[in-house]
Amino acid sequence: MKEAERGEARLRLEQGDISRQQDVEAVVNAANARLETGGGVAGAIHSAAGPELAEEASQYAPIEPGEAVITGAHKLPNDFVIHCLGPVYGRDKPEDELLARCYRESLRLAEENEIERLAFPAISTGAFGYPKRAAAEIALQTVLEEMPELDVVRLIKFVLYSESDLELFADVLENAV
Ligand code: AR6
Repeated sequence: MKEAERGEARLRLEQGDISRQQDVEAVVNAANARLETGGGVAGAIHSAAGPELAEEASQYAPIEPGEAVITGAHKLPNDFVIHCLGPVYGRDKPEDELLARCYRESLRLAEENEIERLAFPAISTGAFGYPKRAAAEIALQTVLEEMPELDVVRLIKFVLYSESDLELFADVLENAV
């Protein structure tokens, strides 16, 4: 299953590159604490946005696991980047709560900034080592729980990098609804 609805909000799973999303006002970055460029999602977002992104973000650094901050999107085809620091699996505890907080905080910032459409990557599932199925369960459950409460956000996309990650998220979503 690749779509779900709660209240007036829609959730959609897609395969793709988070730095090339034309149909959302905000993309969420799987950030590092210093809000600098890096590998994976952060590397793709910073290289597409240009060095001004790290310059703007640096005023908020460092951030803590579970925390999110918002900046402009510079050369990305979006208006905002929401930078969230996920937990490092096995180090930042309780990792399930910190990962859920990432999604909740990002949605709170989206609401505050009147963002109707945003895209998440699978936070913490790359360099930070969170097992993908467990991370997908937390991500989808947290977002589904928040959706009925949203006043502004109408579309939440999960942009998964590989076909197999998309299938995994679709399987988890099937069992969550
Ligand atoms: N678009 C969508 N998903 C992607 C992309 C992309 N362009 N690139 C990778 N993924 P990661 P983390 C997937 O490592 O685990 C960075 O170096 C990837 O397959 O980006 O939160 C930062 O600087 C994986 O499933 O984020 C931090 O130090 C998921 O996105 C650290 O990594 C997240 O992988 C953050 O680690």
